[in-house]
Amino acid sequence: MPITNPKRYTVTAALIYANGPIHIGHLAGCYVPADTYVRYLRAKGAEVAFISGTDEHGVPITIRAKKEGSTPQAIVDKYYAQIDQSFRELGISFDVYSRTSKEVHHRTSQEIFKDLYDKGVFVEETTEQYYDETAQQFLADRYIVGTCPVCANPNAYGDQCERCGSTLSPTELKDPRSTLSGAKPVMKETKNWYLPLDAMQPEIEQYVNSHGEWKTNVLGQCQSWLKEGLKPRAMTRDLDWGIPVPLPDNDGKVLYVWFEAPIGYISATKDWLIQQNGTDEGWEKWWKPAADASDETKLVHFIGKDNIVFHCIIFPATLMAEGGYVLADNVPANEFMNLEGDKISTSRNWAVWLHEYLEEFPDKQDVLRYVLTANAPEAKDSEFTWKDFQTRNNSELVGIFGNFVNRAVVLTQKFCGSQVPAAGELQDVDRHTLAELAAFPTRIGEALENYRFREALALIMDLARLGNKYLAETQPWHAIKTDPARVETILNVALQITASLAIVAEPVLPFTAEKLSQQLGLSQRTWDQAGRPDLLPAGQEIGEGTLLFEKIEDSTIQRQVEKLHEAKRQNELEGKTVAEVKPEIQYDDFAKLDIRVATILEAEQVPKSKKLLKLKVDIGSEQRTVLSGISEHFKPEEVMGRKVLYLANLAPRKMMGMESHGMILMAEDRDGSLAFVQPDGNVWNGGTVS
Ligand code: B3M
Ligand code: ZN
Repeated sequence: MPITNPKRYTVTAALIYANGPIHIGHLAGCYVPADTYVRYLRAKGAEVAFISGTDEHGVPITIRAKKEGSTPQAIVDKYYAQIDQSFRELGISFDVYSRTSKEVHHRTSQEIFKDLYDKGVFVEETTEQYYDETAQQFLADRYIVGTCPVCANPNAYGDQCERCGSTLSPTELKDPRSTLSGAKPVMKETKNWYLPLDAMQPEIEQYVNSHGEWKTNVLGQCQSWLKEGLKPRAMTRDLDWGIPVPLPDNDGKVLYVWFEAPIGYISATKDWLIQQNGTDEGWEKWWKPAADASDETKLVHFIGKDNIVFHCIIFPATLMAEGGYVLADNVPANEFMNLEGDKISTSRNWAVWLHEYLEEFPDKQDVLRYVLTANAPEAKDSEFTWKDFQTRNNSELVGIFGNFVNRAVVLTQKFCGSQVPAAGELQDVDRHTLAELAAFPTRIGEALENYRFREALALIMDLARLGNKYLAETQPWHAIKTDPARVETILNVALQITASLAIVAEPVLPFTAEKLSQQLGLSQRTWDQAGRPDLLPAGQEIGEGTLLFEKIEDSTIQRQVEKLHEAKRQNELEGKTVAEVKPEIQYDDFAKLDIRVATILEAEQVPKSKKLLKLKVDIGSEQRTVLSGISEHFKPEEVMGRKVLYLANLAPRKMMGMESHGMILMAEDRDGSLAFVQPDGNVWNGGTVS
């Protein structure tokens, strides 16, 4: 059953692997909604701990270290610092941003493991796992590649094929090889400690089923796991990077990263208290059930959809087995955000990176927060495009929100000096507008409390629209000529709307709300004050109108789109390696080749073929017809008259119903483009190459 009206919230946002920078997919999936939720709760006066940090163990870290030619420690240090800073700059208001490498986390996760061990929860099991004899190491799933049994992708991982998306286990791969040494792995026995999820299924089912209010996408994933039947899962791993298993006979094993990482939320809470008070005293109130139900803490996990099973099944199972913790009240996981028509991918460098965005748009944090919220992948995958980013900024933030606030402030300054005018007698239009205004905070709050952030943002914009509509109806710029007292009332009402906007927009647009509050001299900003007709007292000084948003030009957007494509292209090039030298041959093998100089006399496109040009070449002794697969690289007029090298004694072949005789030699560049190979000088046709 969901907890209603709690006083205290523990809100967590996923502990992202410290193996790369943050991109907009992470933000839209987890961090922006989490921060929005927390900012709202704080404005409501709730007691909140907003907890996050980096996940610094597990194979993703060691793989990145290998790729960057670095050590796991150096990798996590580098990315922790970068991620921490870019979150701060975007205004993600964590109470603590901790790290799972901290001593407090090692201790806390080992204690919980040991507690479960002592209670006899774990099942010890010896299994055979792949082992790399060259690297002398058991191979985690991601260290094994092989051919996918489903789609024949030769580079599928031991846990998943990235081409066809199949979930795999290492033993299903054909021709497995170790990514550490390239060696063929062997099977070797190893003992691990398993959490018996199968035996715990009834309890877990009861927990999930008591939360019918969870999002459909979240419940759907849980139900499908439960339907398949939970299986025991090893909570320890044979790896050399991680938290040692706290048992004397641990055999060098470490805790499974998905066992300890969620415990990181608890450790981070302690870390927060230690940083403030030098001791973790008092951490229990954020994590332990209260003696009195009305004092219960509501635990909410914000994550992306790929982490659902870990937060809804495996972590709760750990906590249930321990017995002394509250379980998540909700896990509002989002789906994925795509980018310009393609899946966001770190390995293909197809992403908008937060640290780069902040460098290029240093004062546009709220624009990104706005676009990611307006487009949040709440119920299904969504899409970020730069064009949409521009449109939302120009026609919504500038055109609706900024426009209204600016008009209200500028008109006040023009007609009433720099003070909030007093409201006189109200007319119907004023009363209606104030009544509508009064209803907004509750409606917006309800959407936020129920994790419907898109809806909340739409309502915030509706409030700005209400302001625009009110000014259009009352036309203070006309009324000033005949009835200046009326204008004072109108601008008073308009300013009350701007002040409420500063409060209700704050969870999504904190930088804008701050600017606006400064401008209006709004010092009290609790949620429950929003919507009131006297939020801004008459006589209150109003600052100079500063623009809240500015137009984004086409050229700016164009540059971003080009940058995206260029980064991807560079990444592809970096992945290219020079071909290995082929097996040795003897001179006699080479001498069999008749390579000679020739001139291309004529060239034409082969009808119905994308690739082939039909060439007539003079090879000295005769003229020949060659079909050459270069049409995607050269137009017929570009090749006519060229001197080339030609392999004359290749057996003729039929292609597209025509005979091709011999072959033109071409060199392939790193990016796949082709170049002719030609003699350095006007060598006669038929001149031999040796
Ligand atoms: N580190 C996966 C990720 O970075 C994992 C989340 C842990 S949350 C406790 O997406
Ligand atoms: Zn596959």
